[in-house]
Amino acid sequence: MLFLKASDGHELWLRKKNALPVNVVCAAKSATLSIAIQELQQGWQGKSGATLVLSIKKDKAVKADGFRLSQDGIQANTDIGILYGVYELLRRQQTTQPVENVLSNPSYELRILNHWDNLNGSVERGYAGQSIFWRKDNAFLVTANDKSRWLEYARANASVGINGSVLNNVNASPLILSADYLARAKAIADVLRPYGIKTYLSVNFSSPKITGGLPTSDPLDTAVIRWWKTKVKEIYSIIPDFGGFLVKANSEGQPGPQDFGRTHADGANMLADALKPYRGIVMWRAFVYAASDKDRAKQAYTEFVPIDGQFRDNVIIQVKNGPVDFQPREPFSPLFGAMKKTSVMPEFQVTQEYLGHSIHLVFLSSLWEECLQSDTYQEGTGSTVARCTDGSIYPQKYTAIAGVANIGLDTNWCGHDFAQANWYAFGRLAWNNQLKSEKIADEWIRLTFFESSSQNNKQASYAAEWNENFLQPVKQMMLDSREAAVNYMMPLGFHHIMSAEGHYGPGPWWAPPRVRPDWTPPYYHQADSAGVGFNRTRTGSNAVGQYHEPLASQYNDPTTCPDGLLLWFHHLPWDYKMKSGRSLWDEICYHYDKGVQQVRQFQKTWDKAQPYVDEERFIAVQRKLRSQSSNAVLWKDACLLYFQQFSRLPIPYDIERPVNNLDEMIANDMKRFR
Ligand code: GCV
Repeated sequence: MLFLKASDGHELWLRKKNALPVNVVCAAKSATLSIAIQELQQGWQGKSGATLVLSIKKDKAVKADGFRLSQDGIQANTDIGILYGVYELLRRQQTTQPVENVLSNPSYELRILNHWDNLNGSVERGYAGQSIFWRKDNAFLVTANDKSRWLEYARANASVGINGSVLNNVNASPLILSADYLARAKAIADVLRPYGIKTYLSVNFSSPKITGGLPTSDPLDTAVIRWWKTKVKEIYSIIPDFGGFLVKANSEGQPGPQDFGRTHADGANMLADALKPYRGIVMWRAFVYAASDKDRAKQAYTEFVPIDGQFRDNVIIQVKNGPVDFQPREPFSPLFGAMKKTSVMPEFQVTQEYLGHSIHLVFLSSLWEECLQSDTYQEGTGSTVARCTDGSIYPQKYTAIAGVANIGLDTNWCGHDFAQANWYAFGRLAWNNQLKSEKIADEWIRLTFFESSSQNNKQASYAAEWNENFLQPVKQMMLDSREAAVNYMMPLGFHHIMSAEGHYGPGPWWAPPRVRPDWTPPYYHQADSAGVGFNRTRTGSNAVGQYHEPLASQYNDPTTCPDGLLLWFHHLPWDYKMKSGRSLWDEICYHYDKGVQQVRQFQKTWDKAQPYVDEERFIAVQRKLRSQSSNAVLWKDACLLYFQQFSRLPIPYDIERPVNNLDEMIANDMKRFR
């Protein structure tokens, strides 16, 4: 009988250990170093009674947050470098990795979570409860509970190297810059600081007019410039190490410099000038698209590449991984590598807006790894997205990466125990953009689930058994999970065919009159009796032309375009012959079916893993997998029956028949829009 401690998932990957004694020697003193010492004493799994020296020493090979590890100690240039070294050392001890002569430097200087948290406590695209930062009632009261949550949050972030938090939604309320909200931001910043986390705010570009009483928010207006300078000065008087602003401008109804006939560069530079004296930065989002029937996937590139080189050096353009919007699979955004004279940072979505919310088990590390390792060819072979953004190729004053957080007040933080792995993976990839998802999953499972109680240790073979019966199959499930979601949601390059209501479940039919076309699925799948897919080739929107050769030609030709992106770039007849020898229609059917089968396999994997998981987490995940499975069937039935109206071809007979009727699925979906 194994001994499994009950767990509600609150401790994340930082579960309490039976620590062995360690003697920590550290000459310097600071709040950060005290945390480092305490973590070692509470988590030491190395030789009992060992002595470990923490030393701050200048070393050119070690970057600001980096560190060296050896059996005897940790060396870094800064206190926070020491703390990161401590977390890495403990992680290595717990995951049985060697500790000898490790030199570790982060890929990105700024590793930031974006919280889409509203000031009333709700979270846009949040599936794990209310905001941990803001709330509606007693909005400005800072309680002991608040502080202890923020502290746990800070610790979890620091343990994976995250060093920045944008506290509020990019759809920003101008109220964030009022004295009361700034005071609360200061209270949060004070708790995050010892863990090396800087605080940033999203700002509304119209703030000077809305809250400042000015007649305009034109970035070239002298009163507006003065207003922002005064506001920035006030912020730094409250939060001296404030990080800077995140801005969503001229996108989805948000105000911006184009409202005044100015460019993105005019807007970003005005804010950057105000922040510059304090070493603050502006993260200016490239997620822009006008309501037009032109190809939305082309718009960010079309607006930003012509103004490359016009931005101040403390502006970073924040670019979503793909050209549309965090879909299960997209090609990488063509802006990566194309903006050669401006700092560019990737934005990933940790919260699962389009990937089944906190109901589906989808390990997103595979998606991000695919993006980071995509070759842009902008500066020859090997110009991957990772290298184009981490300073390896272009001299950027700042290097940065952002992840849209999946965190809320739920006890387990993320709504789904396995969604915690996505928070973990974002941090690990931000620290090292060359890490493999397999390694990240391996670490996370060991840290989150391995139960090294003395009772279990008595059974000599426990670790081997756990490895074979839990670690390996659960890891495989995680590694397969993203492709499974692509298969049952949007295979072969399909995108944006989800239900408009909440972006959960299928909705390929949704196109009410008067809704902007680029918000409707038929705009993206273009299904008709002749075929399916968006023609982005040279004969279509020519989005392929935004990619560097050889990609432009490769994507342009359906025989060389990767299957996974086929319908992203091509409109093809239903009987188009695929590389597999099947028709396109059959291939679509088999992909949807495969996705469903994969989730059924996940259910079996998890059920078999029961003896190795505490009851609470076992049941919680089991229930979620059931919902995922039935939702996968819904996706398959909805998409196959809907597209069959155009293909007029039979669903291959070795595939399970649909169990939902199309008219009922549509009626159910549309009911929500009345
Ligand atoms: C914060 C998508 C989401 C919006 C989000 C937007 C963005 O459109 O649906 O909720 O707004 O992206 O990234 O700005």
